[in-house]
Amino acid sequence: MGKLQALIFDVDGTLANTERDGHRVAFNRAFARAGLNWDWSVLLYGELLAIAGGKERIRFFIDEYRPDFEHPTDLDQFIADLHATKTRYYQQLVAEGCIPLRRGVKRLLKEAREQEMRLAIATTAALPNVTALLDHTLGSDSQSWFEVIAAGDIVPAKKPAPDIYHYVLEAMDLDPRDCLVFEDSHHGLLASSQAGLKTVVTVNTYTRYQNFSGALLVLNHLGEPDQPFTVLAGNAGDRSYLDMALASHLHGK
Ligand code: XBP
Ligand code: MG
Repeated sequence: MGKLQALIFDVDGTLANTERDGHRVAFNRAFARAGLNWDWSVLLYGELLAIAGGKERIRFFIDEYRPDFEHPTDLDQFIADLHATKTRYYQQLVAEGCIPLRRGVKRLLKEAREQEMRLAIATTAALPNVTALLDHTLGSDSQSWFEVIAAGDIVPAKKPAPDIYHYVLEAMDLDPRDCLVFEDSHHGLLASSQAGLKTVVTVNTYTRYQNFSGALLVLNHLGEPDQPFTVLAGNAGDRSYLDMALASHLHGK
């Protein structure tokens, strides 16, 4: 195994806690706008997160929770339109600053860039949502920090399928053994592990009790020098925040 060459980040739940106060709220606004009396509570949304991808999640909800819903003639188009409205609402929320980055993310990205580490993004979410989040949290040039931003429908099978990670590895001509992934969910970990990638997990309230066996390290967040992380599984030695030294150490294990 060679030196660590690239960090690959998931977005939702990993870079920022986007789901509860971002995507969920945007879905509900889109439903209201379309005159639908659907409301995804915090609790229900936790169940719906079992389905990756916004369009797929809406379809699943209709099938499983609204069996009596009278399908429009073109259900695919109906869902696509609803999702496009949701994307606009989500971008508004991001622009209003409702969704900050998670602890330690900005610091780690800065250090990685200083070390000329190659960076990429691998997410299930739609590309405009990712770029909006990057623009509003890291600045308008931050898209260029990432050699590849692999998002949404760019691959046919979303996480937990490994396809999005295969896409990134191929686009960057990287061996999976030379990378480190950051994920927040069981689905994400399944996707990265199946692509042969070593993974650090930072949990959030939706994913806290999921199964993360196979992860190198499971943390409550990446930590900061004055705000230590809690190790939930794995061994971080005497470290209290995840920096490039710890990333390289974990990768070399
Ligand atoms: C993210 C998702 C996405 C977002 C919604 O999963 O599941 O579906 O909830 O995004 P991951 P879109 O973090 O594992 O990539 O509505 O843009 O699809
Ligand atoms: Mg995620």
